[in-house]
Amino acid sequence: MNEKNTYYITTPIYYPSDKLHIGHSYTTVACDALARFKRMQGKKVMFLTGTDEHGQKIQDKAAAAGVTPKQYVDNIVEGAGGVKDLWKLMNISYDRFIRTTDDYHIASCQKIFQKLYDQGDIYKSVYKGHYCKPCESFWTDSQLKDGKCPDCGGDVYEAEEEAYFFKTGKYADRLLKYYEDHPAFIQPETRKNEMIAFINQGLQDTCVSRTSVSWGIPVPFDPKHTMYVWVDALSNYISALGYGNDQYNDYDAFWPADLHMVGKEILRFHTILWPAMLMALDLPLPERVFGHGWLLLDGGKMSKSKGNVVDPAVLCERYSVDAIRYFLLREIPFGNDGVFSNEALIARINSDLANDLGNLLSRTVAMAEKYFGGTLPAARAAGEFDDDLIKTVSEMPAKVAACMDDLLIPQALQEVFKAIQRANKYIDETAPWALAKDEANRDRLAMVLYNLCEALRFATVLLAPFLPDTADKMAEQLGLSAADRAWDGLRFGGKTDYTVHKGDALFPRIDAAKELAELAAAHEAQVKAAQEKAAAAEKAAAAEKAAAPAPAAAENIEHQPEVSFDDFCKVELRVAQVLTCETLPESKKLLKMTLFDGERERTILSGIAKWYKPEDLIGRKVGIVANLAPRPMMKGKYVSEGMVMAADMPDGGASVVFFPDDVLPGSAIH
Ligand code: ME8
Repeated sequence: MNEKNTYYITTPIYYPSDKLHIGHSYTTVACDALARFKRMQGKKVMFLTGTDEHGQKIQDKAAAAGVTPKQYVDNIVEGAGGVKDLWKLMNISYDRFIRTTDDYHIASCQKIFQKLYDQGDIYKSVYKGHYCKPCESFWTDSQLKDGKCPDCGGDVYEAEEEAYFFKTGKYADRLLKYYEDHPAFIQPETRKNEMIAFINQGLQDTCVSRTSVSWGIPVPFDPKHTMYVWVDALSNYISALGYGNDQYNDYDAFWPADLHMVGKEILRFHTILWPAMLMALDLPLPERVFGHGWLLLDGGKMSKSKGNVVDPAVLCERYSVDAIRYFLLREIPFGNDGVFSNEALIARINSDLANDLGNLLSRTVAMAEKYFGGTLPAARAAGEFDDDLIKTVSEMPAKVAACMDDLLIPQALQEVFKAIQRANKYIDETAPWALAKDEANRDRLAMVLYNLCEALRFATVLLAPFLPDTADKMAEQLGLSAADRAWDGLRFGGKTDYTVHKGDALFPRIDAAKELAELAAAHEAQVKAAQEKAAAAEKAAAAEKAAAPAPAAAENIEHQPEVSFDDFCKVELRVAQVLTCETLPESKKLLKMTLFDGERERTILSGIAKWYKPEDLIGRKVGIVANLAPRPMMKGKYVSEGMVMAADMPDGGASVVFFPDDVLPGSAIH
């Protein structure tokens, strides 16, 4: 059988609601190492990453920042220090970057949604849940924390919302059968059992639309709904190849994906909902989905809300990109959670990178320069210990490749470092400095240094996917050409001549005690500065308040009896767009409008003719009371279906409540 010569690997698409943290870098760096490794092995690789840019959270962040959602995500993704800059800094060799706000992706999602609806896999129903008003989120029973909103801890109330559902449940048996027939589909193995148990509990259909979130892809046949998270997000893996759009034409070459790499908390969506969607679309399923663990800090998952984010750009600047890449890939058992700490990072840099790797290179190159002026002579004599070194080094490529195929990334690095340690031991065993004392040992000395150079050449080639900058520096000092660095040329003795040049230390040793003390001091200073800033802001706000004139207020405020929250929620306030507006010959007070309320056109008569002309209103988005019982007006000649919201003005006039253009008709007002 011909082995496939393509490799399609994906990261999750990240929420650009804030700057990315080191946890996001973890997934991306792991995919990058795999992509580079496969490229080195001669595969045609498609490495996809991107950003998942819709949803309430981003809408809220944008509103708080006073910009549109698109401006907000543009800045985080494309702006200075944003997502793309971070991946550039970290040497992420992605082939394609998808943004879910890209037009071609939107077109694909709408086609997919329409197709699933047309064939009956998506249907309209009612989403029932516990609603948290400030967070504008629905929660299920199990998501509540002590009966309260799991995000803000506030009260929730029972609510319903019209929504579209995808028939995930229909695919339960086919999914279980697929897992059985494709044992490598879900990895690691332990997580597969969790997925099976989840399906066996009874698989519910999935809510795939919202009417309460406007920042999303409109459902094509019912635009007051936007697609809710997963159809939009998961489809990226095929829209990025050109499925359902004309932007790209790579679907046939690359689908199905070889590997979706995801965090463990989203494995379920990738191994249940996504395959079910693909089954419904009659498309092949990805070969493998791997759920990796989390990078933890102080015992908790890194997250902005916990205030414990570690900025990858800052870390890369302080310790070098490769030191951070190495730490992420080596320290955390792939698949399990791992803890990030400065102590562990510094220990890894010192022991593996500075000591084992850095010393091997600097000692070898220094000795080659000292004893042979940098160019190793052709006359060489084999001797004791050579065979064992050659065996260890020669076996390394196959072992590393096998680990990479099994996604055992730390083990792959361990194999390289085993050979590096073996080579360091070889220096102690052969003691070149002792050989150098006697001219009779010159050929033997040349062979020892030659063997060390070959071992380092293997390490250079095999480390390149993990530590690209370091591999380049090693190649430079060892005088390796591109051909010397080819995966196919990895045969011990494959390069016969060496002329080396000493360069800077690959990883200068860090004084751990000094570094940790400095970090602690920097952290303390940061905390202190933040506290001082907060105190100063509070003081300034208090002073501003004291200095401000008392706000003017309306006179004779009329109070209504207090209503319960549930009663308040019975009043349906919505945004509607004014389509037509006219004065009435029989009334000086009234304007007659038709408005699109997100679902239908309705007529409303409003007593604002003295203050507004029809052209002031046509096309504008206004607030309406949508569930007011229809009222006959002008002796029954017209029926007004609702009320336009307006504030009383001191001069007895009215000021209509207008909404910005990007608010969609039908949006709820709270
Ligand atoms: O989940 N350690 O986006 P996201 C390791 N948009 N991985 C971490 C991590 C940590 N501390 N924190 C986050 C989403 N991640 C969706 C994905 S895919 C079609 C849609 C990982 O930005 C997390 O596990 O919240 C996830 O795999 C990825 O970062 C994106 O998280």
